[in-house]
Amino acid sequence: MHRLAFGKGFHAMSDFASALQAALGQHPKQISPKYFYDAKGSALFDRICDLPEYYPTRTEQAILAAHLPAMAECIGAHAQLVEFGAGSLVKIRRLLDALYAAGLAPDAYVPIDISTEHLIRAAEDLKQQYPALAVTPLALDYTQAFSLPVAATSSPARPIGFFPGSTLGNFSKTEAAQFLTQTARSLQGGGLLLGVDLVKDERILHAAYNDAAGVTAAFNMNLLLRANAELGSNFDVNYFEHDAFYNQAEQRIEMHLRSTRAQTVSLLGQAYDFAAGESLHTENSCKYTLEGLHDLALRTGFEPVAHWEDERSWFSVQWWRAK
Ligand code: AVI
Repeated sequence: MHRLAFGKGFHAMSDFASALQAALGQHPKQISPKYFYDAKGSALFDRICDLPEYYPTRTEQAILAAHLPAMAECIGAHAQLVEFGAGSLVKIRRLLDALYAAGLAPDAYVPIDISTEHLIRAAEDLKQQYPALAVTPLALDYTQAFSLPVAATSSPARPIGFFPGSTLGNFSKTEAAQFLTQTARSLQGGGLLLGVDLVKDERILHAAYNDAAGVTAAFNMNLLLRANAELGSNFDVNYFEHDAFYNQAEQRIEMHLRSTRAQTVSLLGQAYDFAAGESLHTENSCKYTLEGLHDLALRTGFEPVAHWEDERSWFSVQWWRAK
């Protein structure tokens, strides 16, 4: 299952500690969603993907299943596939199979993920299954600048980015544009296959982040439990609630942990006050329109070439050429 690309896995404690200290010390209080993904958070996210209300994962899978041959034609032969936030390397297998089936064998695959051990293990498995493919895992935070490994093949490989799962939505719109601009430069001569969640009826969006079983609430709340376990803070989860709502003006779902009373939390020797109703903003999940995606591609150094949606136009997979 593909999980949050720019934040999966474990982070150095000091990283989480300093991010949380900074988050609690500012107004409004806000922290990056990457800290959701400790082992428990990753498992909860996997459960979210299977929830009846959480349509993005299965909708994207259906689009890929229906259109992989066309996507393979866009990608072409001799690709150097670069997957951002590769996770367990599940989706790439489908893309690889489609490329091989079309006689468009890729030269290389570069899965990028911050979760080193998990990545190395998954890459070893993949190598066994596709022995002709040069697999070079990169364990790093791909939101930071990095260089692609030089492909060790006779023909010049074309760099092709693969960024499914609507993880782009977890960047702010400014961060998304910055990331895409940097990515367009590193994919010059190739392109990007991008999965993005679309703007839709607010009730559908609301339900997807407020599931009846409470898994998304547990995912959100796990951040506080993680802080208590790892950093010795004393968040009382009985006095915080999951609050997820659609911010229409910003076209995004916002997730917050809202304090239900005035309270003081201690973290690493420092006290932080929450007023009643004050929140820690934990995630944005930005939704896009097809027009917005077209403009975004053009603004960030890509040429939008093709896109595929499900029948309800809830999710889009986009193929952009890097200029
Ligand atoms: C990983 N990411 C695309 C998910 C999303 O929909 O923004 C994370 C998530 N948060 C709550 N539910 C799912």
